[in-house]
Amino acid sequence: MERTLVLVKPDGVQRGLIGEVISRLERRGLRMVAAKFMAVSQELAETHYAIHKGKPFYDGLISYITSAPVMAMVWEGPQAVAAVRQTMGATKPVEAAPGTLRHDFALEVGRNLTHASDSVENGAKEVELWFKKSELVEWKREVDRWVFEK
Ligand code: D4T
Repeated sequence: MERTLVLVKPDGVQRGLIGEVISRLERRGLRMVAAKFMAVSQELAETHYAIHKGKPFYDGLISYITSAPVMAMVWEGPQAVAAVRQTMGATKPVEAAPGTLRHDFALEVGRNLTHASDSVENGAKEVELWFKKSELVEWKREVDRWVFEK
């Protein structure tokens, strides 16, 4: 079962869209594993976005993610990484498909509401960066056999 890190970024929190994001992931059939409402430290932001260091949008990205609280979550399911990114839509909201979160609720790449891990490998790394092992809840839902084929 794949796991992926999902962040409702500061704009999503400020605009009261935490519930909308959770609701769409729940409706999709994905299973929540962990969640915490938190302020992002400069250190965590820099580690999370290390790959973008030196890019023109890096400073804005760090100040955006540290500017106000985020809702950090871990979700799991078959092909969870691809499924969640599909539900979020393309990074640039004007390129996001109709019906995706970024299409429906965002306009600009620097205010694109959410983060979701972009590969299975990064999903595992990001979950480890943002959450302690003890914060991850292993559980089964009664409905799992009606959502998951195996
Ligand atoms: P995140 O990581 O926020 O889910 O975004 P993506 O995985 O969809 O996209 P990304 O890593 O390419 O970009 C990370 C982050 O940087 C912002 N950004 C990106 C930006 O402000 N300007 C840009 O030109 C790009 C490419 C938005 C997301």
